Amino acid sequence: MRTQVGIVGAGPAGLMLAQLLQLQGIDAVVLEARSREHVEQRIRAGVLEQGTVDLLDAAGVGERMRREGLVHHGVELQFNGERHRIPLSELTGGRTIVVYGQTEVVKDLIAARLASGAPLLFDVSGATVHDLDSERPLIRYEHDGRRHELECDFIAGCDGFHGVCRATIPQAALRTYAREYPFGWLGILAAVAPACEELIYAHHERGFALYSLRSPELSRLYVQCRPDEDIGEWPDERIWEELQLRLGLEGWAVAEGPVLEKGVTGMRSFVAEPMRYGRLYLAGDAAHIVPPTGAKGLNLAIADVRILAEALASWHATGSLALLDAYSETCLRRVWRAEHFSWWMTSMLHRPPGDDPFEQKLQLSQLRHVVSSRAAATMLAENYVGLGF
Ligand code: RFL
Ligand code: PHB
Repeated sequence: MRTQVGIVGAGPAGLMLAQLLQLQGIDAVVLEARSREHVEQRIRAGVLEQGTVDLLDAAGVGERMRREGLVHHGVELQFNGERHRIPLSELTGGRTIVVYGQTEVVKDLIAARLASGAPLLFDVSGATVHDLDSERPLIRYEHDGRRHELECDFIAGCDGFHGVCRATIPQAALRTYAREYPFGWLGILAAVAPACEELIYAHHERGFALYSLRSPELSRLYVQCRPDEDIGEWPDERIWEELQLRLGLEGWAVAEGPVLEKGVTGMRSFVAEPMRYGRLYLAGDAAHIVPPTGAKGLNLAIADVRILAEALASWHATGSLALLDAYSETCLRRVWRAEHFSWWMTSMLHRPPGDDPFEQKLQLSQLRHVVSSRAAATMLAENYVGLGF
C-alpha cells in the first residue's frame, strides 16, 4: 500500500492533521493502536484557545463545538481566601476560550473522517517506522491478523508521549529537555451543575485545586496529590471534602454530585528537538509535554499540525521542502512559550514539597502582583488565550 502521509496515532494531533490534509487533497492513512471506543472515551483536556476554535471551524468540524461549547471571557485566581477575576477578553482585545472536552473534539474528527470514507484504522498493533532518512519511509503494522506495509512520502508521528515514532529516532539526533514535578492531579468528572461560571485556579496551603466543567450539567475538578497517589485511598467523600477545603469560601461551596470518573495524572515538562528526523515529523505529545496547569497540551498539538499541514500543502503544490524544513523551528517557538507559561502557572499555584515557606511567600507575592497589576494580568491572559499565528 502507498499513501502520501502515513499518520501514526489518532489523538487530536493525528486526526486533525488528517482532516487538514484532506481539505488540501493530500492522501493520508491514520493508524491507531487502541479501539475507537477507547479513543473516544479518554477524558483529558477541556479548554480550547481561540486559535484552536478558529481552526476547527475552518476545517469544517466546528459545528457541534459552536453549539455545545461554552465561551468564557475570564478565569478566577483564588488565594488567601480571596477570589480575583482575570478578565481574559478585556485584556486581549476580545479573545476568548471555549470549554469543550477533548473527547468531543476527537469524536467530531473521527465522525468527519469516517463519513468521508478516508482511511482510519483502529486496533492496529506493532506499528514500526523505517527508512526515515530515505525518500520512501515505511510503516509496518498488523491489522485484522495480517501484516501490512505502508509506503509514504512522509510520516507524521502523532502517537503521544509513549509512542514508537520518537523512540525510533537515533538518540544522537535528538536533544531532550525534561522536568518531573513532585506532585500530580487527582481529577473527577461529576454529574452536577458547577457552582461557578468560570474556571477557578486555587492556591491553598493544603495544595492546588481547580474548578472546571464540561457542560452546564457536568463539573470537572482537580486536587493536587502525590504523583504516585493511590486512587483507592480516595473515596468520593474524601475528594469532596478536600475540594470544599481548598475551593470553598465564606458562604460559598463546591456543588457536589455523583462522581462519574476519577483518575490521577502525573505532571512533567518535556521537549524533544528538533521535531523531525529525515521524513518523520513529530507533532503534539510525541514531541513535547506540558503540565496541565496552563491548559496548553491539546492546543499545542493542534497548533503543530496546523503548521505541518501548511508545510505539506506547500510541498504538494510546488514540490518545495522549504516549509517542511522550517517546521521544527516554527513550532518550537510556540512550544517553548507554552512550556514556560505552564511551568510558571504550575510553580505559582502548587504546594511546594517540604512546604518551603520562602517559596510560599514568593507564590503569594506573585499571585498578588498578577491580580493587582494590569500588565501582569495581561501577560497571563495573553498566554492563556493563546498566541496568534
Ligand atoms: P494523544 O492524545 O496522546 O494521542 C496519541 C495517540 O496515539 C496512539 N498511539 C499509537 N497508535 C499507533 N501505534 C502506536 N505505536 C501508538 N502509540 C500511541 C494513542 O493510543 C493515542 O490515541 O496525543 P496528541 O494527539 O498529541 O494530543 C495531545 C493531548 O492529548 C494532550 O496534550 C492533552 O490531553 C494533555 N492532557 C491535558 N491537557 C490539558 O490541557 N488539560 C488537561 O486536563 C489534560 N489532561 C492530558 C490530561 C494528558 C493525559 N495523558 C496523556 C496521560 C490527562 C491525561 C491522562
Ligand atoms: C479541564 O477542564 O480538564 C482543565 C481545565 C483547565 C486546565 C486543565 C484542565 O488548566
